[in-house]
Amino acid sequence: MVARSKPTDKSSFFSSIPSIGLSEPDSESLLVKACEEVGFFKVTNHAIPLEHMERLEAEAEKFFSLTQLEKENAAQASPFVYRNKSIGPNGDVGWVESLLLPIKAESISQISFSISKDNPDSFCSAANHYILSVKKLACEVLELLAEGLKIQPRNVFSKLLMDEESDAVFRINHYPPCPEHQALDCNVIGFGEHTDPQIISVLRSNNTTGLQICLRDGSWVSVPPDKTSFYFIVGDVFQVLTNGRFSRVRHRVMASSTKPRVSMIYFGAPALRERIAPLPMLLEGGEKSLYKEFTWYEYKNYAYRTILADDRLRQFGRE
Ligand code: GA4
Repeated sequence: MVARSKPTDKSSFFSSIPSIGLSEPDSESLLVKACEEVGFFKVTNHAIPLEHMERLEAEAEKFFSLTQLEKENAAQASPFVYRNKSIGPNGDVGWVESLLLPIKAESISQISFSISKDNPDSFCSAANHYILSVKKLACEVLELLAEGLKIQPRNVFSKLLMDEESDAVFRINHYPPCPEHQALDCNVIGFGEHTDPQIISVLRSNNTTGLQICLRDGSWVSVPPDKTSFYFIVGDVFQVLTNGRFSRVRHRVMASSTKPRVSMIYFGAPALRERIAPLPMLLEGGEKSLYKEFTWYEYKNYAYRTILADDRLRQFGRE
């Protein structure tokens, strides 16, 4: 049974989603402001060519157009996890099918995941190329954020993603059109509301709408799709590292009645052994830590015992 919600006509397009060009002179302070006020922003003027994104998107479309059995078989013989309409281990469902890949330090081009006999390496080579570029972009943005916060060293956040044992995850979501949705006069949930547990997520989608974010006042707004740019999503761990100065953002995806949506997300995470607590230099003014210290292993383990919409961070807040 797929989750539905009443029509949410209020969720108009949010024209003022922060949009930051990486070559703008004050990009560091604009990035900090966006993380503080929204926990979400768009990055333009980056160095990743559209063809690189479209190459992987085309491979993903090829994969998702296979039969159910072919998709299951391709993933079974690989480190990819394929899920159809189910999200996580605790019964969440959505109008979505996903490919999930835990990213290990070694190049993913060595992985065997073949969806075409003629060109068995095409998917992995496109994915490898894409993931390396997006990770580099994520690190660049994290370094600008450290500069904007005026903290040293510049790689204080990015080194967590650069750690050889970083526990990053890559995910490709395919939201097929859901024609019943108009007839039923209600919105079909593609991916239910949640916050991302990691530090930062970098999302790129095709030109189909669906992503919505929840603003500080509790209202939901639709994010205009832009296939040439990347959306950055502040995760739970970033909120902790900055002692609540940056706020994670709840987000969800609604299915479209007519057009498939394909999104590709890099979830930047620390190593499992990493101890997570507010950075001491951000507490220098005598500010108290709002969170109990935990390792990423502990947080991730706990997250996998929750359901999607839960507030996972509450468990780690100080009374
Ligand atoms: C949300 C962010 C990422 O997509 C993800 C998701 C994960 C999953 O789909 O397996 C989780 C979800 C996400 C948060 C809570 C747990 C774990 C499903 C779920 C119910 C891959 C992640 O890291 O956390």
